[in-house]
Amino acid sequence: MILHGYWRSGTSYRTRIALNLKGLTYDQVGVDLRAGAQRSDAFLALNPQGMVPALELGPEDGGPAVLTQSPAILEWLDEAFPEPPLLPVNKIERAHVRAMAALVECDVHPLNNLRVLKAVREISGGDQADTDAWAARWIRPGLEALESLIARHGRGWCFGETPTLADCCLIPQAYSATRFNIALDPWPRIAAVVARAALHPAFAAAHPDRQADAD
Ligand SMILES: N[C@@H](CCC(=O)N[C@@H](CS)C(=O)NCC(=O)O)C(=O)O
Repeated sequence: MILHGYWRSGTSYRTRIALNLKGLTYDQVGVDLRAGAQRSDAFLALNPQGMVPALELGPEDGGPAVLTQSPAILEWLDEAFPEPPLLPVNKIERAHVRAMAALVECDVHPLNNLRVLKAVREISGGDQADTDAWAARWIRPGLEALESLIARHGRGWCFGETPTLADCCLIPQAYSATRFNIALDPWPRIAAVVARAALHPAFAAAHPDRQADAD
């Protein structure tokens, strides 16, 4: 497998976590988002949407195919490589985990991705403080809600005692929060999951700073 991603991209980060949790070996190709490589002809041939991640599969994994959209990639990984599972067995519990993941995937991250922040900066006349305030405006309530859901469902991780799709999504979002100078202190349960993940080899190896294309 080849993961086309970017070291600091939250959606690439969540995909690396899932690949690592499954114990899979994969190559990585860095797509330099700051240089606009996501809009190159070569990358658009892989993903016409011009966004990372894109996961290239060879015949041994059912390809040739290019998978895009990290939620679809994570679900595929869990279906194609069932161990260790990233979703509980119980259908209600599966819905809870998917809801926690979707909270980040649909209601927080999209408001803070590169193209949105660029647009906000343009509209606000290039003011970085306004851009950061915009990001914080969506990250804070998202983390607030996740904190309550972890209180309800978590026993060490976001849901239960083992990492799930929800943790794959939370950890990159928490990393992104700190980039916007949002301390995690108001959310002790999230901080505890982040601390636990830092000690877990699959999460640690996926950290942006550990990637070959990092600054
Ligand atoms: N819903 C997509 C979002 C992907 C996404 O937002 N990717 C960002 C990096 S985290 C990107 O490629 N941004 C490039 C741009 O905005 O030009 C997914 O989960 O894969």
